Amino acid sequence: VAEPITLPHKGAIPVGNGTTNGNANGKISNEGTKWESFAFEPIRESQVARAMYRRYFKDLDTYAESDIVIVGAGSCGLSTAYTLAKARPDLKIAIIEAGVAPGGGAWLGGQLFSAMVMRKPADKFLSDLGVPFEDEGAYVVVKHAALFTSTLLSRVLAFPNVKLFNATAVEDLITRRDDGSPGGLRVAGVVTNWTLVSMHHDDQSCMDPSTINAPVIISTTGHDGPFGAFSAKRLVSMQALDKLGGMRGLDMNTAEDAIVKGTREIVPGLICGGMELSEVDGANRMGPTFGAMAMSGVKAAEEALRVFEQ
Ligand code: AHZ
Repeated sequence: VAEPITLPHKGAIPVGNGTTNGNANGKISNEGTKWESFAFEPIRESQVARAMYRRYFKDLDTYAESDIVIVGAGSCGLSTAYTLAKARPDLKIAIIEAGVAPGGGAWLGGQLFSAMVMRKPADKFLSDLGVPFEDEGAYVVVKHAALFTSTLLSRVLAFPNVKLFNATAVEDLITRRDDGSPGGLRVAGVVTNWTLVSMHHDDQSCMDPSTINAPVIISTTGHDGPFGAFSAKRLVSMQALDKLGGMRGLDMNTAEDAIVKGTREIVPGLICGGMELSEVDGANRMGPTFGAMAMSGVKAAEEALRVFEQ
């Protein structure tokens, strides 16, 4: 557990474990620190490499069989992960995010503005997370979208049953034949690759992917774009969905309710939430109001948990 240190301006920040060069009790104070003799504990480079390798490969091994895979770590995917991990610490939840930086489009409120708007009742999600907001009656405002996203990320990553594999793209879906389902299949996992590898299939050969098996996949890859609407598009190309609905124009009132209500299992084994759903159902977009992303995440989590309660 980190110890507090005393700063010149009387603040206290945690540092080290009491063995730093500052002084014996782990406190570095303006008076007590001899900066000319300051030195970190020694390390060999291979220790750093192995500290990373060992954990990453253990995680790959552990999560090769997951209970739930969430595709996309935007506002919807992260809200889903938070709700699931909090409700069921016994489930193994893998999040696969194509970008190096998780968070999707939720680092700004809209255009390039900072504040993030959420319509009620999504304020309850913020209160549960511990994100402060200004109450404007029908809606609330978080002073910076990054405060919402960074808090949500930190809460999600702190759960011991969640692993985020970022810079990793879902390239395909694992499917099994299921004659009882409308599309004749069920989704049984995801096919993954490093995103930088995925981006070079056109100019390098033989870069086969890897896999994660899971009984429940939750796809929250956003609306159509270079990476977006991944599962919806793939399900159409394998004829498990008839066609893309095609996201409609912006209508905040219509869009947010439709996305939350529509969050569901779209083919056996695959739940779709967030703006990806607009490409399945032809729902309107809502623009810069984020309450539906949080509430769609809560509903996606509830749909998923039903599978484990049976
Ligand atoms: O990188 C993508 C982003 O972080 C990730 N992603 C997409 N395809 C992927 C793949 N493998 C792994 N094949 C993938 N990751 O999915 C994340 C989607 O986040 P997002 O913020 O784009 O979607 P969201 O549905 O969580 O939030 C939508 C926010 C929007 S868009 C919108 C409008 O356009 O009107 N309004 C709101 C509130």
